[in-house]
Amino acid sequence: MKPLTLVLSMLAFAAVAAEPPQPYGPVPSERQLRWHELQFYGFIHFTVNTFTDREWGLGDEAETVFNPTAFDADQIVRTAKEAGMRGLVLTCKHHDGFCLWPSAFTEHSVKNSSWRNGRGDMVKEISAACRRHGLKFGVYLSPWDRNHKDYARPEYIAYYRNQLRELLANYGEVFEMWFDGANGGDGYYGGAREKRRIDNRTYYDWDNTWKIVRELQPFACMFSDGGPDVRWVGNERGFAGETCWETMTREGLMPGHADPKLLNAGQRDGKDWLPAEVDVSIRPGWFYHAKEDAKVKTPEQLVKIYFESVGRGANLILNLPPDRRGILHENDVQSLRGMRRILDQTFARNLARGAKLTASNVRGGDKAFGPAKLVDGKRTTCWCTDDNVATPELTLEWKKPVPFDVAKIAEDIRLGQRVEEFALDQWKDGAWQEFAKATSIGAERLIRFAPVTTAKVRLRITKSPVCPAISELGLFKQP
Ligand code: FUL
Repeated sequence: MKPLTLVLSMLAFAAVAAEPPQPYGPVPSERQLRWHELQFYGFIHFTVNTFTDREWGLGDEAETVFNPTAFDADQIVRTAKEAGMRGLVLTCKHHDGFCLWPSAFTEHSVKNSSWRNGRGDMVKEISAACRRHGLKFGVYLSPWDRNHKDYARPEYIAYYRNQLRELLANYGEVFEMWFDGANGGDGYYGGAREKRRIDNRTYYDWDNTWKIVRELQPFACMFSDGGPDVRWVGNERGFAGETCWETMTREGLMPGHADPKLLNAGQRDGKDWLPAEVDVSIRPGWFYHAKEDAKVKTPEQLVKIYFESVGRGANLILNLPPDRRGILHENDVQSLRGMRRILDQTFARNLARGAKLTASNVRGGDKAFGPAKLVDGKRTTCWCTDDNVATPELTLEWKKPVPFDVAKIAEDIRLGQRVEEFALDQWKDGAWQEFAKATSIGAERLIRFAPVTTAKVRLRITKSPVCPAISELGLFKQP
């Protein structure tokens, strides 16, 4: 090609290349985008409670009670990985105040336990195993401390921050910092054995504590009842709202202050990108109790939780409590395997990939925003329409009828949460018939419905304030 022709053809190409639409409403930060990619990770609750058979330790437990007989970080992390988890958050210190690492600021830690003759560091072992197996590592450090003599006084805040620094500076990258909302009450408190109340709006001075996290781990998302990066979903039973917005207004929210209903649904007109995290345990309790060995959630229950958390635009943090050996119990391992098998079989084949896709509108007529982007497996490309087309349609056609009972749809969340309602129809007996509909999409929406067999499906975006930007579409058949 002659230089002039080359330039002209480049100009011609530039003329048809459409620009992406303007983002709508709040958008995720870089650290939130990284967090959204994880979708599913584990929680590890382990402390003296495992050995005293409690859920909330009083703070007066002797360090020597902590003595796992066969602790194996690799068994825990490998099991999590095989279950499809992309990270683990460890209770480095729960409400009882016992530290799983040899903190320089207290004697109440593994260094005075019999485990590894007091030379062990569980935070180090779990975080290192996470790195070995390619999982992210996260930290839970309970603000409430029933062991510390200064709890409820200003001195304790300095102690809490010192520990936060230890954990965030010495154990590599941290993807999430978990701030629990349970606060104050009776406890050991250095021997005082009394009830201590705090005003949780002022006592912790969260703004200054959060600064430490930003300084030491700029990409760690902070979780609490009110963010600042990730919000609690408002229950510990494993479900986000049927409508669950990624947005909510942060102002006035704080750890320990929550309206569970609001957190469960989010706010369509919320001023901040504040996605939900669904925390739930594989057993009734957060810590291991032998009496719950027969109460481990079944694979089917775990799959339901997955659909109602990840499938509603939230992330799922599933708790796996190590037993007194310091490994995950056989029953838990089995359930996780069963869950993984069902999910793998369900999502093995995306039927939308083999379909002919036709959109009622494509932004600027540009292939870069065409329907093929729905099945390219990339969250950063999308089918997008012209600015004035907010409720487009898309059809999928197969040569022969295909059976399916699960749909998956995702938005390009870098452009904000746009769609408010959508529906799916099948071509049956010479007419379109609706078989599924839903509201919020966000990072991901999964819907299960009675099996459909058809050669033609239609996606209708039925309500959206602006043109949609749909990044993924899938149809699947459960085993
Ligand atoms: C709650 C705590 O009180 C539970 O013990 C557990 O750690 C759960 C994840 O958060 O607020």
